[in-house]
Amino acid sequence: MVLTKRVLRVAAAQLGPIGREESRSDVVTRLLALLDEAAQRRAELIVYPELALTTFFPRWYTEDPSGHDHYFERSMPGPETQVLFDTARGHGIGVHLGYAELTDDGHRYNSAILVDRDGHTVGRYRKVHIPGHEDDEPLRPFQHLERRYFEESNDGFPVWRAFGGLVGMAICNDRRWPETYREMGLQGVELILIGYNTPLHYAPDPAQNPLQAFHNHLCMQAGAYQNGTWVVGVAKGGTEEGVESLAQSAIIAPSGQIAAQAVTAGDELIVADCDLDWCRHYKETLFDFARYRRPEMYGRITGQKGVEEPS
Ligand code: CDT
Repeated sequence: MVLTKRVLRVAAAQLGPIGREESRSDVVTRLLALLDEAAQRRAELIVYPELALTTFFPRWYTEDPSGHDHYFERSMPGPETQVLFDTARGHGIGVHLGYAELTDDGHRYNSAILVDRDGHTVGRYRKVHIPGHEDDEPLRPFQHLERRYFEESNDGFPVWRAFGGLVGMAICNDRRWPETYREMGLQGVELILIGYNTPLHYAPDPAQNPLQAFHNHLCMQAGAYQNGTWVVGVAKGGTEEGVESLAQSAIIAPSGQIAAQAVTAGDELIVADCDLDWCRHYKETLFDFARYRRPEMYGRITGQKGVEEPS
């Protein structure tokens, strides 16, 4: 019997800023350059960030919430992105890509697609936790109007069989919530793909600004370790339209250790060989859920939304 080791070479394709007027095809050219490098480095999966095709448009208010619809995709792959998926299939590389999704019946989601090495769609994820605000807040130096332009998804956190393992997705703010990882951990996830756009300035509490990089790795490393899974966090970083965003993309092992990390705030590819069998060391010992979890003690987690202090 031949035993094949389940090692997946994953490339995290960090992006630098995308200007407001930068065209889709200009961006796709940048994505293709990173894909070429991924092919040279013999990656099997390339992971692009959240909203990887456009500038982070929720930083501007429009009176009509449809005012940014030109930044949304009506189909995925679409006319401008087909070349990316065709080229990836030619290289035998799977693709994870974040984009703004406008459905036929008019719903707007912050989404990501996962395509396998043969070009077949594995699944699509729609962001569950939508941060920021709904209305213009002119006192902020820039807006974070995700809640104006995107609906909260009710699709949850599916996990798919793909790339020889169990793969799930989350998007940006989702990574800060332990429930995100546990939902997938309870489905045996071995690889979680997460794109993000994280401004360094957090208007509601600027005391958090210098901690952005720390909090980014803190939550992803904890999510990886506590669920025995690989986590790939990929930024769109650098100064975009005057707003400085966090870079520090990282590929995190089930031990919680960082296996690879970006060192620039621009377009940069980092690669790691992700041994999916490493997950079992955690899933079958300290975090043997079936043996040690006490779900009957965790009722508040699904039964209650906000804090209810004792009387
Ligand atoms: N894109 C995204 O979800 N960004 C948020 C910014 C903080 S909330 C204004 C994040 O959690 O990184």
